[in-house]
Order: sequence, then C-alpha cells, then structure tokens
Amino acid sequence: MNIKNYINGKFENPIHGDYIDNYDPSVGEVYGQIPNSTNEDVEKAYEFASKAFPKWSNTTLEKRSRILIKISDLLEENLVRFAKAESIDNGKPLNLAKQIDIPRAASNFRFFGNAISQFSSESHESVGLNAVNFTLRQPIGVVGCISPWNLPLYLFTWKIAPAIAAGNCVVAKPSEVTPMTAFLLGEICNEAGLPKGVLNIVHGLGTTTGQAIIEHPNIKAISFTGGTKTGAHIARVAAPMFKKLSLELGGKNPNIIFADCVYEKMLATTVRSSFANQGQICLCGSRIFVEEKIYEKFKKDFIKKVSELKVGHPEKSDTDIGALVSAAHLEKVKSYIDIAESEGGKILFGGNKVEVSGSENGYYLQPTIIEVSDNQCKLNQEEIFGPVVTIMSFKTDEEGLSLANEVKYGLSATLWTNNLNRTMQFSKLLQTGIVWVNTWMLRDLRTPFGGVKESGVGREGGFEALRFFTEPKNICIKY
Ligand code: TXE
Repeated sequence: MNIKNYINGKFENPIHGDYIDNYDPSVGEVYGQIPNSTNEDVEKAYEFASKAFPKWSNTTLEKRSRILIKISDLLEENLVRFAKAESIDNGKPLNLAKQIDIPRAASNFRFFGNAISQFSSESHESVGLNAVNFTLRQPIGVVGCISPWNLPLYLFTWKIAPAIAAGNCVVAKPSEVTPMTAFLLGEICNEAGLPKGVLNIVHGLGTTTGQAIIEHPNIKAISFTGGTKTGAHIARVAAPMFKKLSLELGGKNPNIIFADCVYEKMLATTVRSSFANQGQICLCGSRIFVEEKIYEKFKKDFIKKVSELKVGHPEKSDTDIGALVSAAHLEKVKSYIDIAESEGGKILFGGNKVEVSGSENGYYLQPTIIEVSDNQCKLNQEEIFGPVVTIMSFKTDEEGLSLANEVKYGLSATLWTNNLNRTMQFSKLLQTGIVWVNTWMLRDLRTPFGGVKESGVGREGGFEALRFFTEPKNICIKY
C-alpha cells in the first residue's frame, strides 16, 4: 500500500514524486511505498500550518477538547484496523498493538482533550506596590513533532495531542520505518472535524525530511523521541536558532531486585519488562541486578519462564515475541550478542535468530539472557534496544545503587523490595527521571515523563507537555 503526505487536510504525493520502500518485518518483504519528502514538502506543510494557526489558537477550549475527544473515539472504533496496520508495519504482536499501542494513542487524545480544560496559569499580586501580575500561556505557533518506530502511533500522538490541545499547529514526521498508522490518522482527523492545516504529516527520511523540520527557521519548537545520537544532532541544529526542545532519548534501565520482594510478581513482571515489544521500549529494564541471596534461584526461574516465551508471527494469538523492526536493527542487536563472550559474558539463554515457519525471511530473534560480571562492558553500557538482557548479582544496597547509576543514561529504574527505608533511599538516589517500585510501566498520563543524563531533556506528560507547547508571558498591571 502506498501512503501519502497529509497536508492541509488532503492526502498528497511528495512534490518531487520520490518514494522509499516500506517493509513488513514479519516476512522481510517490501509491502508499500512512502513519500521521500524534501524541504519543499516541509515548507508546504509549514505554510498551511501557519495559515491555520490564527484561527486554531483562537478556537475555544471546549471546541478543541471536543475534537480531540472525537479523534480518540474514532481511534477506539477503528481499533482492530489500526492494530493490524501497526503490527504489520512494526512486527509487534497484534495482541500487543490491540491492548497497548492503539488504546494508548486514543488515551493520549482523550487525556489532553480533557487536560486543556484544566490547564491554568498563575497570578502574583505585588502587595504594597499596587500592581498585579498574571501569566498568559500562549501557544507557540507552528511546532515540529518527530517520533520513532518502536511505539509508532503511541509516541506520535503523545506529542501531537498536547501540541494541538494547547492551540499550536503541527508539522509532524513519524519514523520512516513505521509510517502506516500516522498515515491512517489523517483520515480520522478529517472525520473528527479537525480544521485543515492544524495537523500536517510529512513522511520521509530523518536526514532529509526530519532535517528540514528541525532546520526550519519558523518552526519554533521541536518535540523529539528517538536515539541519543539523533537527539544530540537536533540540539546542535536547534540551539543557535533558540528553539524550544523536548528530547526523549535512549535508556539502559536498571531492574534492581532484592530478596525481600514479592517473588512471583517480580518474576512475571521482569519477563515483561525485559522482552515486551521485543525489548524495543525505551523503558525496558535491560540490566537486571539481583541480590546475591536469591541470585541462583532467580537465574533458574527466569531462564525457565523466558524459555516458555513463544517467538512467532505477529498475527498469531499465541505469539509473545514478534519480529524486530528491520533487518538493520536485527543485525545491530545481534552484533551485541556476538561480542558477549569476548567481553566475559555468558549466554544463559537464546542468542540466535529464529526461522518462523512460513516467514523464513522475517527478522526474528530469541529472547536472550546474558550473565555478565563487569558493569563497564558494552553490553551493560550501550543501548541494545532488543530482546536482550544482562543479569548480574550484587551484595549490598550501596553496590546495587552504584551499579544502577554507573551508566550514561538515566531514563527509568525498577526496584523490587518491601523495605520502606530502602525504597526511599533508592528513590532519592537513583539517577533517573522515573522510578518504579514493585511494578513496571504503570503509566498515569498526568505524571512527568522523561529522563536525565543522556536520556534527554525536558518532560512530557500532563501539564508539563502543555507548558512545553506554550510560552509564558507575564503581564504587570499597576493600579
Ligand atoms: O532512531 P532515530 P533509529 C534508539 C535505539 C535505536 C537507536 C537508533 O537504541 O537502536 O536509537 O534508532 C528521525 N533530523 N532508539 O536510528 O534515527 C527519524 O526519521 C530530524 C530509542 O531508528 O533517532 C525518526 O523519525 N529527524 C528510542 C526519529 O528521528 C531525524 C526509540 C527517530 O529515529 C534525523 C527509537 C535528523 N537529522 C530508537 N535523523 C526511544 N527513546 O524510545 C533521524 N530522524
């Protein structure tokens, strides 16, 4: 299926008529084409977005809210169609797309449709000076949203929904690896009555289409999720132009397990936090640290549980692990497994590509557990972003904490313990933006979401996102 750009409410071919292939990772074959848009397409999208801005930014909150909630309803009505499209495009199990990706995309619109009606700004009375200050929170104008391939519609809408709720117009680019659900979203926006030009979706490569968005002199804010290297590049381009930036980048998250946890719950959740979505979630707990007392038991039980996971075609209902997103990504992930032994690691389970019957050319990999002894090895320091976890034991709280923090990333951490004192100590001292205690990936959309260190700058979610997509202006009135 060939997809088109969505500009000013219409589906359009790219100006130069160039296309790139789109692959179905479950079979390793091209199944469609996507526009390879140039800066002329981005310029066109920008022009329509900026034309739509005066009216959209003056549209009542009630009306904006109604449209966002309508988009959410329509996504729910089209759940199966969207989930199928997401699963084919990305290789993720269809069940996962049905249960997580598409419902969450719908929640993003519903949440920000409601949140905008509760968003308020401050006033400061300058007592004794006969003056009052109040803050206006005004939309920025035209903003850029660039998203990755691991949770395609989920992360795309996580940016677009707050941007338009706050009154901005958007030029957005989904990942060229997984463009399909973003394409389908255009139809739904039209049906929901989103005015033309408020959202414009331009498809293409990061280095051309994405680059045109970040370089555009009048796109004043960029919200980006993707790799740390790309984030650093975007920051270099955007900083001299004084753009507002929100960067959600990589992670290498610790999962710290103490002997006093509720063991069965921890074990089941650790299987999920290791391998959900083929381990391609920035929040996956890819470094597992286990207190020495229960290390051998954990090792045995974890291997057993992981060996029960079924790698298979994404459409099959009993598939736990689908295909990785692309041939290039499969090779990248496999290259880490290949260096494991030279780094002193021991492959306890998995490590090999899988040939799924009937889909022999798909990008499948076994869930893989590697025991390591040196936290400084590449396997423990670099983001692999696939179904590969390392495990390592520790003796004391101090050791567990320093292993967790000795890494350049700082997105999230998971802690398994029932000791309140330890919970508080770790919560304060872990160098991450998010700490989960006795759970993983339990999301409340009101909370600040994002990382520290090389995991990014800024926070998404709740009012943080609405603050990002608005400029505060202070008005001082003397009376
Ligand atoms: O991401 P990229 P890639 C990590 C993960 C993965 C690595 C690379 O480790 O292996 O990043 O993945 C657009 N100007 N994460 O190469 O390139 C690109 O088109 C503007 C973690 O796929 O960062 C896509 O839309 N845009 C992550 C988006 O950036 C540019 C999720 C992300 O792609 C651009 C994905 C440019 N110059 C990968 N270059 C997470 N945090 O969840 C690329 N893009």
